[in-house]
Amino acid sequence: MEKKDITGLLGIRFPIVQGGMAWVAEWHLAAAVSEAGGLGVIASGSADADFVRGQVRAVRERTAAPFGVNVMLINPHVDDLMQLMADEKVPVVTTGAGNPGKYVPDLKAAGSVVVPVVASAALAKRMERAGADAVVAEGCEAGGHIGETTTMNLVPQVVDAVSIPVIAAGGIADGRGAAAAFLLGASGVQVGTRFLVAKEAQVAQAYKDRVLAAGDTDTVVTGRSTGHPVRVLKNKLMREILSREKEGIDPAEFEELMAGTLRKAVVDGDVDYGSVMAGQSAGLVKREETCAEIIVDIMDGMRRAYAGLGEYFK
Ligand code: TUI
Repeated sequence: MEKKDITGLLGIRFPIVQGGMAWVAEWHLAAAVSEAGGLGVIASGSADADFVRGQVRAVRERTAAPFGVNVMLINPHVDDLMQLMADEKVPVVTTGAGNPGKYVPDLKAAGSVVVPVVASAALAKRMERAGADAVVAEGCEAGGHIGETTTMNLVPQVVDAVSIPVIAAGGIADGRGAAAAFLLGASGVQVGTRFLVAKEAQVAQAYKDRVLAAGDTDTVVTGRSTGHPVRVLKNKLMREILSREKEGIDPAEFEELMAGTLRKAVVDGDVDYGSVMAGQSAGLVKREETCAEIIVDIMDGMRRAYAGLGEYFK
């Protein structure tokens, strides 16, 4: 198998990218991950360009290491944000929730490495043709807005569909998951949920506590009926939403009920009536640690996983 190096492409020490989690992934987290040798990513979520400019400058004040910004394509300020990426010469731009094809030429001209997050092999192919440098293949074990295919199935199919490097995401929280992703042909991993509880993550303690307490069956997917599936931890709001969906809720009313609920959980700590987005790997996440500890543990776990394989294949 051809080896594709993402550490060289992204200018990082370890092949670990932090997920661009809206409201969660601000400069404290991104700078800490980049300082620890991974790729820290600022999430722009629904923020405007002025806010994101401040975040980019805050990361640059704290680390000389490369970092990324995630631009969500359903953000109403997307055109301004993409202009900002070029103006600020952001080293890596990741995208989510859509097709960033038309922005790729300007981002490349500004010198950014462009890494769209995809949930299908078809979009991965289109992104390669549009000039993307790599893709994140995000399986439906991930938290937040998701596609339909599991990481186990999506990653090798995306690897077969494109020749650019593939970064696996969705359900990867430790060295075992990372090792598995590499065996599927990935060249790196993106980790969200485990970084959400990092000491440096500015997230309400009640939100972190819910993630730390979660088990393997504690996430649900809302929004399947309205075409915007989102994985969250079960709580009072989500039980209500799911029962309304069963009754056939109007998509506009659904959007209204969900508006502002992620901020409510992350910032205000309302874990009963907010959206506590998390991946299925929440059940694997047991401790609040520093980003450096998380990265070292994933790398050590990966080494142990490969050493264990040797027993079978000697
Ligand atoms: O974007 C994410 N995860 C997110 S975004 C988010 S904020 C949000 N909050 C409430 C409702 C909706 C969003 C929370 N989590 N991950 C990357 C991702 N992209 N997952 C799936 C996709 C995706 C889906 C469809 C990418 C492209 C696509 O279609 C594009 C096309 O035009 O074919």
